[in-house]
Amino acid sequence: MNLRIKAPRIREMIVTPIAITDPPLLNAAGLHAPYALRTIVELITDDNISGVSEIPGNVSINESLELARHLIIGRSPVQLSSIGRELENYFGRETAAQRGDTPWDQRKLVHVFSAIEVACLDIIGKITGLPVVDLLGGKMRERVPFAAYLFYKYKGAGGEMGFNIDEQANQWSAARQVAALDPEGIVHQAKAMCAAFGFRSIKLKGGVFDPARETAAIFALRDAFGEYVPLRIDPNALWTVETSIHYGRKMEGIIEYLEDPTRGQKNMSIVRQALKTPLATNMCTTSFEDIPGSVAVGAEDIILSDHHFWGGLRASMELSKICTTFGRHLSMHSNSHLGISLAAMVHLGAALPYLPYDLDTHYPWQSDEVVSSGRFHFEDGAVTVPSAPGLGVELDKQALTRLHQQYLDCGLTKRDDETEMQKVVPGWKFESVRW
Ligand code: GKR
Ligand code: MG
Repeated sequence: MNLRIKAPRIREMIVTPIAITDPPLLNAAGLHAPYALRTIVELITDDNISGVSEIPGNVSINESLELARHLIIGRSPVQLSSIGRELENYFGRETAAQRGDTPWDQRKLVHVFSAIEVACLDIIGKITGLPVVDLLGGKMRERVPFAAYLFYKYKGAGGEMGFNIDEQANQWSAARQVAALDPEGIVHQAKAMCAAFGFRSIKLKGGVFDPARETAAIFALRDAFGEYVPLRIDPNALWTVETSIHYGRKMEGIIEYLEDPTRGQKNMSIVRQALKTPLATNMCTTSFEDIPGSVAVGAEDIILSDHHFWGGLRASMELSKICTTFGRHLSMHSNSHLGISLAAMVHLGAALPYLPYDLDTHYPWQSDEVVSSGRFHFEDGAVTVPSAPGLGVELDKQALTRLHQQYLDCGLTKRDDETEMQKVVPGWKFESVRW
């Protein structure tokens, strides 16, 4: 019996920018626009197997995908290493510094490669009949746990409703439209989100108000949820070293980790030495190039990987080995996203050897979906690993068309939270260190 599977060739690549409804969430860099941008990539083989992926939307990443088209078409989806090498030769090596100062990663090549890699793994899964988790080493757990991700926010549903709210909405759909600008608002948001999704850990996005106010919100969450619900706060590196140590000490014993209190590996290491609380990052150690510096100074305890900018799912598995070697834990970072990204995160989360912390996800903030099975279900804050071949999700072509039209209509081409904030607070400026 000949069991050898012949890998097909990629015949077509379809890149579709979409815009998804996003409420007015606040962060260190400003305000979320009424729509978050995502790009959906579909690769189709010469025998009509289709693989999909989702990455943060940005017109220049989309242009790079188009420029890379000739390197993708005609290739076998199993040739991921050589595709990666050719992309790097073509675009030139990207440096860690190109990430930028914003809470989100601004590099192009890592996103391009991640888009290609995830879609190829989806294809390979479909050819072999295996879910992506099996291509990453196999399932270490059946369900992947996520944390409630709280945001300070203005009143509003986002999308075409902007700062208005849908009076017909109920439960979490209603709660996510309500303003949350103080500890009471944050506790209300947390209760509604946890009731709807069953989350068992809570993260507060900070860097919006002065640290005393944000620390008060953490204490209010502790009062409301008790000591058995792990809490975290993420000021996105806006605090000085002194501020981080001052407020870090106040929250010692209350939070399970402090995420990116301050900017840069050196500053993180000083804060880390001063606190007993572990430090996590998705800002100072965000690429393999950053690992030597991280190890040299001891920048963090937990690396929040993100397959969209660590160069894909397999790279994130490699990162997990490095983390184990150098005494780091690995967990996961997110940005506004839909179900294709969530599926990839769940496959990765299920394959990682160790998963000591509940992963981040923005999914509760989104109401749109682009996969045909509809919105993912969370039980006790966890998502069951899809068992169908590949990612286990299929594109809903009608939804894709609608969300693409939304992209064309909204006129946004890249994320710019500072400009959105200036529409509310004229003259507002992003400062990379504020308190
Ligand atoms: O969605 O506003 C946001 C977050 O601030 C996001 O952009 C960050 O990248 O969630 C992220 C984080 O943990 O820093
Ligand atoms: Mg973060």
